Amino acid sequence: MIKSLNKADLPLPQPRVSDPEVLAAEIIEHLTYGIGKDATVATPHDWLTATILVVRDHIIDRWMESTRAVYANNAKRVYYLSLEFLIGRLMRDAMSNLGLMDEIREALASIGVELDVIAGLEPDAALGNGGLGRLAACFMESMATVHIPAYGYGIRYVHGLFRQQMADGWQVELPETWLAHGNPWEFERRESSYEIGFGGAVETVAENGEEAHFIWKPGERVIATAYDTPIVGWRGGHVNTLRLWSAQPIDPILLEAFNAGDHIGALRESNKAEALTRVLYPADATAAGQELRLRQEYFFCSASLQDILRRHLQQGNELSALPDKVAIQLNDTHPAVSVVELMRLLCDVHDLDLDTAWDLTSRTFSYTNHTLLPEALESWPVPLFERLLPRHMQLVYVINAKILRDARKNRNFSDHEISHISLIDESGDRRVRMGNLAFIGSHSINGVSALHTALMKETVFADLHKLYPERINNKTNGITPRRWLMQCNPRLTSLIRDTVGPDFLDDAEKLKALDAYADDAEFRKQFAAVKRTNKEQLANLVASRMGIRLDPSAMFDIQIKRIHEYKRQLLNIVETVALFDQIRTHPERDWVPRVKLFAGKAAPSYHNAKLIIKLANDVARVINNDPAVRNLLKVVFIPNYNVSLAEVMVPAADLSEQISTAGMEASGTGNMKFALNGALTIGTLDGANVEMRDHVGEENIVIFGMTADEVGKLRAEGHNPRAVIESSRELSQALAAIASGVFSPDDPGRFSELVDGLYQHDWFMVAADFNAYAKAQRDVDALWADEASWYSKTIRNTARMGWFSSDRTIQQYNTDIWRA
Ligand code: B1N
Repeated sequence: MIKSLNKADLPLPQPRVSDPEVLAAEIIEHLTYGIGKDATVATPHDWLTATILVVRDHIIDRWMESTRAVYANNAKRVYYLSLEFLIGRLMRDAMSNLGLMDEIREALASIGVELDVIAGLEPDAALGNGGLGRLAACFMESMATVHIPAYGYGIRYVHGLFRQQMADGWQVELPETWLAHGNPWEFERRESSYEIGFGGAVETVAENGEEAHFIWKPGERVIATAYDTPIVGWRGGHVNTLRLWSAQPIDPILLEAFNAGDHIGALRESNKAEALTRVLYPADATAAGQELRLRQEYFFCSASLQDILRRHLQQGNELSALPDKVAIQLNDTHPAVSVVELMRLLCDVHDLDLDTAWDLTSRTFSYTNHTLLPEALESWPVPLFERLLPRHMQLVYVINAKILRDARKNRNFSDHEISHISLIDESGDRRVRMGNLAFIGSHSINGVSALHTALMKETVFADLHKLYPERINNKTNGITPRRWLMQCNPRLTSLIRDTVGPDFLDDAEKLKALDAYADDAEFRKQFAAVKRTNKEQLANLVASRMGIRLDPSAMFDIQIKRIHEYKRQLLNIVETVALFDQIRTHPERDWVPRVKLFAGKAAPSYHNAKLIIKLANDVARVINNDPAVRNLLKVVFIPNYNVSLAEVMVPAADLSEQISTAGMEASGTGNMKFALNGALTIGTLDGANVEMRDHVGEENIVIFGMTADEVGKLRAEGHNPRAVIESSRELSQALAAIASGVFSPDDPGRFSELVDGLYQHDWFMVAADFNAYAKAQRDVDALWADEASWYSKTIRNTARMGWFSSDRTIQQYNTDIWRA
């Protein structure tokens, strides 16, 4: 029946009313008919689910409208391929973007349910490790906000990033179970399922005289099934789709084996298929080299590309129009196998010749690089790649031959340079270089801060940059001001609105208007009062979770991020130990009371990072129990850092620690969140800190330490850390205390390897930067002592951070790369 209708003329759902009374009725209706519960016995979780279902209904109207409009205009679509989406909770985000927060709060109150209580029960969707995954989530929200038709493609991991517990100060990893109560945000799309192959062999069909045709006959197959989550932009104007793939077996049970009595064997295939999307690899800024990871990468790339081509053709487009209708952004090299998968689909399934397919492919893809750390650059052993993806291996060779031929024609390239351009690393066991594949298969390659982009050109991609000098460009990262100001800091948002009006809500650069109030004593008082309340809220969280009392009038000095040697939590801890020592020797001095807060997860196999967590906890125990420091110094490591915890910590910070070894943090985005929420930054000239200094002004940020150039030079010349340490009494005493077991009397040698590393090579320049850092910290103390000037500076930070909105970043991607 429906076939005979023009589908475009079918009515769209009517926009819903947002009257609290109607909303309350809708919540009860979902509770009753959607969940099958009576209000008298409903649990808080039931109320949460019912409320989400109501909010979801309000999004769906606009979702269908958006999807239909994009289809009707045959608009160009952006596809953001990412192995990680660190979304966090969605309910507050969706309610706030739809402008329903107050109405839902009132509706729930009228039926005796407190919004904040049920909102706190929503699990974090932790489908990412850190900055890279959170960036993907901010981008999804911004693409919807600026009305770019976009799909995010990723994996629906059953277990997101592990839950971190402390056992005697050591990190212990527990499985994360975000789907335990079901996921009311998602829609399973059984009809959008694709077969994904692995292994097997390639058959050649040579037709007389014509180009040989290749057919891949995979030895194994699994099904990828789509789960869609709507992502609503600011003011609900546009809704995009996050499509996550889940792996399913082709045969849920092998009947023959089952009937023969092998009940376990009958499930083996099924278990193997489902294992593919069961868990997120917990490595941040390191390559996870196992076969399962390559399988995950290929699985989600193949499903996404089949889906993209199906949509493109179904819309009536020609394959030749692919780059005009489709822009695919590769979020780091994790989806780089897409380049050869698209080639395979175009050549083997759709019969295009190699040159045409290559032209379409490289005009469709673009690639973002997120790190220069050598241990993070993905490469796969040729034998593994060949066994799992034999046809793709052939295509890698074909493309490589073509590129190397071009490079050789160009006399400016030495053999040495050509060996760097090659897709195959021949320096040891032969490996496929995924960074080179992503670069060669893309028309745009971008870094994530100005410094990082400059370093990309000089280091990892120097030779490819010489061959394709117009491809590398910069897109400095950003954060969504909806989650990272409006939702996490409602008090500051109200204060800003009451002071300069609501324009900044739609354009973060309008925060500039606050600049005029930086020296206004009354406004400073209000700004300080908001900070104080946010600090009380964090102090309550710490008291209830950890039983530690914090004084909200002390300076809250916060370092939260993945634990990594290059991020230098160790520098912060060693300086804390030195400060502790000084307070004890000079109790008469006028010390600024500080609370040092840490949070972050270490990769489970990263030995030194886990030792650093233990050190922070050991140091905290000793300092917090020493009556001599009174309330002048407290150290707290809050377990299980995640997006929701960040939403409480960021608004409560006075001082933001962004102290990575210069040249090693590609951008950072936590740095932006803190400054936007009125914290002062203490940081190195690394990543986006450099541009933050340019925007907030150098008098409103505390910069210290070596530059990236100086780090490079010192490493090249040979750094003598022992001499540096011995020339600093403060540093050598702090290290001696740590190495001798002052903080680990139960195991005095526990930290000797950490300290030895500083004496022997100090790769991360902890010793080299120590004096500059310690001095910068005393400068911060001096600034804190002048309260009026402190708040003037923090207000100027908030006022001038608008440029770091991910709306700006996304507009730049769209103008320069996607043109959607
Ligand atoms: O990406 C962020 C940047 O702000 C950070 O500076 C950068 O460290 C981060 C392998 C990564 N780079 N590389 C990763 C994550 C997971 C993985 O398996 C590498 N993460 C970053 C956003 O640009």
